[in-house]
Amino acid sequence: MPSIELDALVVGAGFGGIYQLYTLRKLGFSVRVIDRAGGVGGTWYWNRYPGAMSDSESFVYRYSWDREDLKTWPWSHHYLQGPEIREYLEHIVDKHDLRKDIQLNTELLSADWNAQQNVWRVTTSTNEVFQARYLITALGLLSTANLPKIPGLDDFQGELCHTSRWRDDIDLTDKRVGVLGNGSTGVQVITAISSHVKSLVSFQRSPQYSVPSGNRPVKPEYRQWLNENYDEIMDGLPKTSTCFGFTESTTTFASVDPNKREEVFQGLWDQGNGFRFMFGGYSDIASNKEANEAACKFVKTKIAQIVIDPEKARKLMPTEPYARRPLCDGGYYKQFNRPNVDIVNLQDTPIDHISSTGVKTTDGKFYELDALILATGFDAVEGSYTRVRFRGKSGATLADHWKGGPKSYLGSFVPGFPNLLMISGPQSAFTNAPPNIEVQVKLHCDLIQRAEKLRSAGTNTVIEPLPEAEADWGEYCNELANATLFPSVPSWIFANIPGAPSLITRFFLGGLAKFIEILDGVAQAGYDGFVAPLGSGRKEV
Ligand code: NA7
Repeated sequence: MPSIELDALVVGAGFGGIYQLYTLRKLGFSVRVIDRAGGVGGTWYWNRYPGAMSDSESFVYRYSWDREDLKTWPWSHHYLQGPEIREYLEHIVDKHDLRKDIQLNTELLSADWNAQQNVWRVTTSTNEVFQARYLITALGLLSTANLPKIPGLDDFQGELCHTSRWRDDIDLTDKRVGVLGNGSTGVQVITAISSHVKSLVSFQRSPQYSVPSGNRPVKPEYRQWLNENYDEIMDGLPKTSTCFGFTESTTTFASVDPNKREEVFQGLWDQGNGFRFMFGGYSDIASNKEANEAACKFVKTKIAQIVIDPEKARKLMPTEPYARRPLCDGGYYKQFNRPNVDIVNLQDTPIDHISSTGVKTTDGKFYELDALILATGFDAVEGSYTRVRFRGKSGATLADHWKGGPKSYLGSFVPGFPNLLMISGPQSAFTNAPPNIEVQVKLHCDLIQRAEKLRSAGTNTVIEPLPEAEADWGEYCNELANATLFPSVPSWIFANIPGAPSLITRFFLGGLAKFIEILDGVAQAGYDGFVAPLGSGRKEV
């Protein structure tokens, strides 16, 4: 079968893939996006579970580059529900006439670098073969579901569904429901369904700190103020670390009068948002033990106040430092005051097995269920890469290369895999996603333009980092992570699934502003860290 020849093939039609298509097309390249989903949206196409909501506020959970759209596209609440995010991305795709270059229901099966021709050869589930000089992966951090290995899980005869494979026809009304997992997703599901299921049991392995999101309808005067200030707000986002649209604190916990410290926490609690609670009141909650313990104590006091049944409150009480991705919710803890909502602490009483009709725990209790929801997270970050074959120039695969843990240079590039450019690859910045994606997309465009210029001048240039650049980046990311409390708690920031190597952090925890500063340095130094000389100076697209 003849192959389809392109300058660039982009894999994934979420925030990253859509913007990469837009930018490369604008630069005159032939580009196609493929996605295994039946629609655009990436993460938001798949995560249709009840309560799915972004916990970045609405005004920053969008692209910054269409300024007219920023001011005109409507949204009603301070946070966006999953369907609204899909609708927004559908709208962007239509508005910019991108749909004609997006091929849905097309899954990448393998990608092999052809070193003779300097092209990637990609096969897909549609039996097509693509040949592209640049392969840009926008696979998403969280797209390969983590399915727990629990004896008897496959025997369950009721509704069994992972939250990222939710079907619109699932109706839980008046059903006996079990929810396994209580990360961001589990917390949202439990909050959304408790009021209308017959009964709900949360099977919880690790209790979580969660603060209110502060979601509420948007007042017209707020939107007007935003519109008047949107340029400044969007230009300012990449100058911050987390890009959540609030002012990040520079005040250390110790510098605040002990009598005033509680007030700061209360103010953050009242305003809402998990990232604001962690980074908006004090600068060192995530790095200073004393500050962190104070935050933990504050949330635990709230749990004790909210949850009436002391036994349920005990089970909900976190024991770890506050050092996972911060959560927020629309009334999670108070759901446990409903008589139909119960909680099983799997650390006290692990699951013994699952049968056709329910879950049995090691204390002999049996929970009869009509539905079991798996909110068990993802084979995050590298999971989407290692489940298919990406074969580089030496014949080794990415899975081989990442045996000791996933690595990259600047979150985008891997030695031995020329012209493979990852959006949100391992060790990219840990921030509100869209601003970070925009920076990476622009970096890719800049480098592709440089490489193409050299190519038209007759040089066989590829974009490939040096092994030592990758090693140094990994080391630097680890150093930054080790200066925080995050490594003290197991989470998908370090090891995504049981048995995954956790020696290397999966993120750059230095923030986007710092990341951009580093990019500027790399560019000024003539793109050091890359095999081919790519020139110097960073160009905005
Ligand atoms: P997370 O945050 O990885 O949470 C997964 C949850 O599932 C967490 O509570 C896990 O417990 C639990 N889990 C996973 N495997 C098991 C088994 N085998 N038994 C019991 N419990 C289990 O995924 P989410 O989907 O909630 O959120 C991912 C990100 O999406 C989130 O951070 C946001 O960025 C959006 P554990 O804590 O490991 O003990």
